[in-house]
Amino acid sequence: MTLQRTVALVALILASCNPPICATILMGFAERYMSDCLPIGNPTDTPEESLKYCEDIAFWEILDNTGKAEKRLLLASCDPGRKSWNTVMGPLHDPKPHGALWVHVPPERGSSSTPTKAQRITLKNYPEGHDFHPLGLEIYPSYGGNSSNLYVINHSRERTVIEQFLLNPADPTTATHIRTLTSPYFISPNSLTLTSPDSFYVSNDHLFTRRLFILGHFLPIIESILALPLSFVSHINLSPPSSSNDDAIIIKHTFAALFLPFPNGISLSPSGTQVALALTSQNKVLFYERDPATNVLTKRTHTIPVPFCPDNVRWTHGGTDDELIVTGHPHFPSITAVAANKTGAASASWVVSIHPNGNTTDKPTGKGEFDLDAPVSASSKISGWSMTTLFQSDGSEEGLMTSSTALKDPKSGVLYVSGLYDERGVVMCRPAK
Ligand SMILES: *[C@@H]1O[C@H](CO)[C@@H](O)[C@H](O)[C@H]1NC(C)=O
Ligand SMILES: *[C@@H]1O[C@H](CO)[C@@H](O)[C@H](O)[C@H]1NC(C)=O
Ligand SMILES: *[C@@H]1O[C@H](CO)[C@@H](O)[C@H](O)[C@H]1NC(C)=O
Ligand SMILES: CC(=O)N[C@H]1CO[C@H](CO)[C@@H](O)[C@@H]1O
Repeated sequence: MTLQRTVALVALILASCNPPICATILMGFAERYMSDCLPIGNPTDTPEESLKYCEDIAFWEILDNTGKAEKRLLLASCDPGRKSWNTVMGPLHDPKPHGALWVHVPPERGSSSTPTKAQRITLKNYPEGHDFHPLGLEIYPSYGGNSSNLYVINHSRERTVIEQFLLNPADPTTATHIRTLTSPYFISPNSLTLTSPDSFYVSNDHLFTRRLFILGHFLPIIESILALPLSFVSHINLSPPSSSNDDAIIIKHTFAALFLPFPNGISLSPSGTQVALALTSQNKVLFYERDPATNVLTKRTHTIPVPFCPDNVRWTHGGTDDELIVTGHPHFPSITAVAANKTGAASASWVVSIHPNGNTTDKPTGKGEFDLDAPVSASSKISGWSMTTLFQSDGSEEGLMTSSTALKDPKSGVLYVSGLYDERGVVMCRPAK
């Protein structure tokens, strides 16, 4: 079976699990998008060096010595070569073109000046001739100007590894490579969330990967189609870089959650007591209660259905409670067509916000009662927990396609959205009053 045919097959079978909105013309959306949203990349960059096809974005908190917020920068992981190299969705033709990391300074609230463009981060001490295909990333806050540990999942030629870098706020465009983390438990890492400067949870999206010879063509697909609960989330503790000999970098591995179908984005809440996990093929987000002393996920507290295949999840520390921003793909067949580089293929974007600890205004609710301002309301597709649409696009040229992560800057009110296969990579939206 050729890859193209298998992709078409998954597309057909997965079609049933996703409410299609691609065909919907989102009236009025294009105008709002045109006035509110701007790409953060520089349009004059060459195609190979440009900020496009971005999987993940993360905030980097710059704090003073006492832990008070000074500023917040945005980091993005992008890969202009993604259409030739994608270990999750295929294809696996040419791993050579390199991905890159970018940094962006969010504009001040209410500022009307033209926002600055994102800058490419140079990788210092990165081994010569090695592949770099960045996927999930996260960075620890910087305190009083100290350097921060930055971890980036690298889908490279032979296997998926996690790269550890140091980034200093005095020179945010140079990331110094520290070491490469490998483990038999890194089967197909997709997303990670830090629990300290030297420890994190990491999700593995599949147990069988596409790199397996021959079987790699169908096992991951069969796993997705049947939603086999074969994957898992690990918690990893690292030795400090100074003490590291290569054998003992990972000093502890524990399974945090087992038997999951296609676990994808994972994120620790600002309070440290909750972990959210997206199950892509199930259109669900799971919430776990976490013991901060042991990192054990003590119990699953909620399972909240979302109206799309959720990709990444990120928390925003709101005024009264923490809010989870969930981003994903409303129509899986469309994103597989885009991944296969089909002429004219487009895939919609959808971002919602959920208050899992909501009081009377955010609770399990009936059908047709929430998100009524959205062009396509979440309640027209699902019933259950209420949520609010923050961003929606039908994937046409004017909008952003294949949204994978969104972040809201509580300070400036800016919403960032990354597009896994969008030429604009990341857009920044400043909602009009
Ligand atoms: C994708 O298709 C376009 C033309 O539609 C072509 O120029 C490009 O090289 C293709 N990319 C890959 C990775 O095959
Ligand atoms: C920076 O300081 C914080 C707070 O003291 C600490 O937890 C962190 O490990 C430091 N970062 C590095 C890279 O040493
Ligand atoms: C309940 O939630 C609403 C909206 O999120 C918020 O404005 C309100 O202050 C919350 N009330 C309590 C008691 O937390
Ligand atoms: C810096 C680094 O070690 N990167 C790794 C990314 O993946 C390739 C392929 O496995 C490795 O060779 C690189 O070492």
